Amino acid sequence: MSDDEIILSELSDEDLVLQMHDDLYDGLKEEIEEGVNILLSRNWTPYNVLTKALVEGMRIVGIDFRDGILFVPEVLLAANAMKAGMFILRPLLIETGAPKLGSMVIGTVKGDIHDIGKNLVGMMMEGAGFDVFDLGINTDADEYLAALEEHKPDILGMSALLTTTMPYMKVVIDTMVAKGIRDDYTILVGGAPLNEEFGKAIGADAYCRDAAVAVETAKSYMARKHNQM
Ligand code: B1M
Repeated sequence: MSDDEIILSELSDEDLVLQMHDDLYDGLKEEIEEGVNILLSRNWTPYNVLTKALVEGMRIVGIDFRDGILFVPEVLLAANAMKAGMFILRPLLIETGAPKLGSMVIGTVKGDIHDIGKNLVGMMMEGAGFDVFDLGINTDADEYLAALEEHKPDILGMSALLTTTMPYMKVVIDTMVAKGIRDDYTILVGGAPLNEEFGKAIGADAYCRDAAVAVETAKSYMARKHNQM
């Protein structure tokens, strides 16, 4: 059967998810949008659609990107298809009616343009009841500091996907220390090349493996903060 003949709505859940991994790999935005809508209509939770169909699809793309089978233009198409799927899920993930817990400034660090993971963390945090101020990509220390001054958030979140850009997180934290404001914020960091040890070494409060961990970590820091008051 050729790809043209595949009718997504006729596939079982399992086959549809596998097909969506292929469609994400091929950067097929409309097919991804259709797949997301079909899974939602089959009562899949937005979180399951996100993690099982989209994030898992992007994980597969990442492997072939690493191995030199896919190149930047193809990965960009895959990223655009993923973002189209996330665009549908966003309102469902953020409108949970959760009570307000606090606020967060988040951005991808200077030199780094990867924003899918950061966007996902932002959405999940909003869904959990945090106000999120998203500084976008390629954020330098001055921009982070200006946003902290403006929004006075509880949490600063930083994302980095490159081994060459992750050290910039320490530049931001060191700048905060130098200005005497480090302890005014909980600093959470994340991104594929990071780990707990790195988070500790740069002086962050915690490293978050994924968006769900970011939410849980943020909640527990907020609970501690309220207990101290
Ligand atoms: Co890039 N890229 N990329 N890329 N890219 C990686 C990161 C890479 C690992 C691919 C590989 O080789 N296997 C590799 C980095 C290698 C390294 O440094 N060790 C790489 C490279 C090399 C590059 C370029 C240098 C390629 C080139 O130009 N030759 C270039 C760099 C551009 C730049 O930033 N200056 C580049 C460009 C791109 C695209 C533009 C094509 C595109 C980005 C599109 C976009 O984001 N708008 C892209 C993509 C898509 C990827 C991969 C394939 C997928 C990243 C992604 O979106 N994952 C990636 C492979 C990989 O990560 N394995 C790769 C899905 C997302 C949901 O997961 O981002 O990990 P993730 O986020 C997770 C967690 O990490 C965590 O929660 C998220 C959700 O669960 N998390 C946080 C993330 N941020 C957090 C912040 C927090 C908390 C948790 O704060 C509290």
